[in-house]
Amino acid sequence: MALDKEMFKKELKQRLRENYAMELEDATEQELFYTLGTLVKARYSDAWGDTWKYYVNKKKKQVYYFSIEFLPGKMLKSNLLNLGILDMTREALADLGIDLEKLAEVEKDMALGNGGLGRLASCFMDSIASCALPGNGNGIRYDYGLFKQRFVDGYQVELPDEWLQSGNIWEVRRESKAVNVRVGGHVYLTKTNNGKLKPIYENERVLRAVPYDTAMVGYENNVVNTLRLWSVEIPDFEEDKYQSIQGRRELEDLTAVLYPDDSNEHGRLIRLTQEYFFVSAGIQSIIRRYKKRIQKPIQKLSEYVSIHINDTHPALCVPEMMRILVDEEDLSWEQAWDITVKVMSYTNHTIMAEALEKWTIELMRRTLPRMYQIIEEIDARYVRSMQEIHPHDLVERTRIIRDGQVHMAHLSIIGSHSTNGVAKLHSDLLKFVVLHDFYIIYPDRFNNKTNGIAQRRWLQIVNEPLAHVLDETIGKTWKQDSGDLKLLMNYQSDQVVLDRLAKAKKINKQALADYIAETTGIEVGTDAIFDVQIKRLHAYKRQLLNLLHIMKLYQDLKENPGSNMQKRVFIFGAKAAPSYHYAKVIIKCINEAANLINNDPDINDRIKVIFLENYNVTLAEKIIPAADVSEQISLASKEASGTSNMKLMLNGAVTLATLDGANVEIRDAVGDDNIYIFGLTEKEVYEYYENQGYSAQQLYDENPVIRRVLNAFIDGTIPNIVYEGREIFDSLIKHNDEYFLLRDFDSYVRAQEEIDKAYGDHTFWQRMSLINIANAGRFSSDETVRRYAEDIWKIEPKDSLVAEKG
Ligand code: 26V
Repeated sequence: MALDKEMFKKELKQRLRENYAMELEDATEQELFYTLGTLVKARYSDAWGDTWKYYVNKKKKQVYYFSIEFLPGKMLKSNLLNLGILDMTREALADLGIDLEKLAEVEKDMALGNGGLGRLASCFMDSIASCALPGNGNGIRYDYGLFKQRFVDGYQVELPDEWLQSGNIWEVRRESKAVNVRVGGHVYLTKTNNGKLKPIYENERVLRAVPYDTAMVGYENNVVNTLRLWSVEIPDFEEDKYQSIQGRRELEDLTAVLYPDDSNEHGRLIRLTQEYFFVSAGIQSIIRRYKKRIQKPIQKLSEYVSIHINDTHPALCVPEMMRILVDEEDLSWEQAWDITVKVMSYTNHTIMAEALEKWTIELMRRTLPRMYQIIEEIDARYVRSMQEIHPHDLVERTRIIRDGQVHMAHLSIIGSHSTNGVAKLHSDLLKFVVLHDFYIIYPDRFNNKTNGIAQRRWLQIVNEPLAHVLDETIGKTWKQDSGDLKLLMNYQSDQVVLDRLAKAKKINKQALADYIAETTGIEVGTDAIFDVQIKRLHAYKRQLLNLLHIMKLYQDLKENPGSNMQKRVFIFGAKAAPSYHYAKVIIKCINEAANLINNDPDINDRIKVIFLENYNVTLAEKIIPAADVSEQISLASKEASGTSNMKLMLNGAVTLATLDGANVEIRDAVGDDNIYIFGLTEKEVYEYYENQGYSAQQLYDENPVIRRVLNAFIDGTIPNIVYEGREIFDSLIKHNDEYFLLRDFDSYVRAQEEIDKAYGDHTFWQRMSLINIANAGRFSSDETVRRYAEDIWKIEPKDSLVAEKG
């Protein structure tokens, strides 16, 4: 039944009495938030049950998206929007004197991810439900999400993220669906009466995996899928093994924290156990459901189940599926392998060699003995079958166990039927460079699926002023079909529309300016260009190049205070992995440069540098709608895709970019005239690698601008960075500038100068901004997951007629 305002108010009051024995006037925001949460849950609980019944009754093939990270952020407004009651709720609350925005602020960000990879998983969850596709997430319920970042004297300090402290309204603990996971100990094989090998476990530890389910509500379609996150507990029958507090704590630590490094956690036992824990629990629960509800022979599993391996962290899906099929379901190895490869698919998210996951044989064998045995067997059979067809060297390079290590990417490719990259350029690099050996062996397995973003969240929810202008100008169909944003192209010369868009941007900039003033005490004017770089801090993403340019502007202004350059506010948001020393040095330098520039009276507010603390989904939602310039300046070939580039474009920022990741496709979408491209191409980067002809020292010697900027890091110009400044300087000059910042510096500066000029012509700029919004529809994750569904997962949407017949 549709919920109207009056019913809503009555129900809210009633629930408040039931939950807290309290009247509206006496309730705190926390109590109101919780009460509103129960009301929202009641609105989708029937659809949640019905969706699941429908999938089971129709025996629909389902995909399970295995990811060690999910980064949904706050869920209240997204649930309200998808249930079709966001506006009504806002109005009803306003009638009661309650501000929905304030209530929404109460919710803690669910930050169970590091960055792009985890956020992508959450955008996919929204889109899979919104496209009525049968799909579920599978991951870990960390007690602590990604650390909270504070700056102390310009240094990053990490604090624990206690997101569960006041409870989590959206999750449902499903005790009855708990499963056991075995780790450690020894496993040996004995022959059974019928001649089969049976594994015998000795001294293993048993972990109880308890699932917590969260509803993934589709957009106005009555579909509600499930995100299942696992938490570790001690099984009752193992209680006496854990009598010391320390022993208990060690076990409970398994799902306590998210690893805060978006890189390979070399040799960390807990991380490997985490990976196996959620993989084993997830696959066991899939098989259990299949046997109980689908009731088809296990040989037909691949007709009903698809499992996606999001990066290599869940690569143990391959041997774990083999274990269950061979050890528990008594299939032959060949049968089991055939099913496993059909069920599994894999996405690669990086070409950075340091980030490719490997585990030593020793650790794998000690931690997960049965997994290791199975991987050994997969490896041996791979070598045997391939050496008949391919050269010895090629087979050796691609095998899973090499040089004393287990290569998780190799396991994922060999054990699945599909390997995809996340942008055209990235997928090509996989095929022709990074994974070329595998491409020779399995040409048909490789494909591209360019990333996308949940446009409901990243436009409708976070940018209401813009959404409003769109509704008035092109109607509301863009909300269902983001391709319809294209209609805006008809208004590129319409001054009234351009002015409205400019006004919406101004409102957003003011809101961000207020937030900046509140949190940093620094005043920024909305007439300045808001120039934004928001992403994890990594050398390859080149936040330092941004800083070098800022220092150049600073030095120019000091020399020529009368310059007529546009005012600029440079905005940064970035967390560094706690152990990533160089990234932390860059944070310190940006903060100290900011201090210098923001307080220099000669600069007179012409440039401001704002590094906002604790970048997360909620902060992104405040920054992105206010951005004029989107900095996507990674060294060409290094950024697999990027997704903030898509979010910023959708919100009307103009992109300043290298031809890297999805930037290439953004350029194709908007045309060369509506984007600022600079820097080396990926080809030129590879040429430098080949001929080793790069000399940062030479650029320093020959280019006086570069020299002056770099000297500022070591001559006291930027205060308080005696050690850090030297380290930056040395990384560029002594260690030859690994990411070619100095090589791209001039062309970056020129692109920035063009932006400065273009911004001065309001109509010209606003038109560019409009063209960016109009062409962002193709980067909707709805489109992306539809392509996964058709090409890889082979699943069909709920209301598809084809599906109904089948
Ligand atoms: C980690 C590390 C750690 C060592 C230093 C270099 C390096 C480079 C990358 C990574 C990230 C590994 C996985 C990841 O998060 N990839 C991101 O996935 C996003 C979603 O597909 C994509 O948009 C980003 O470009 C990609 O970096």
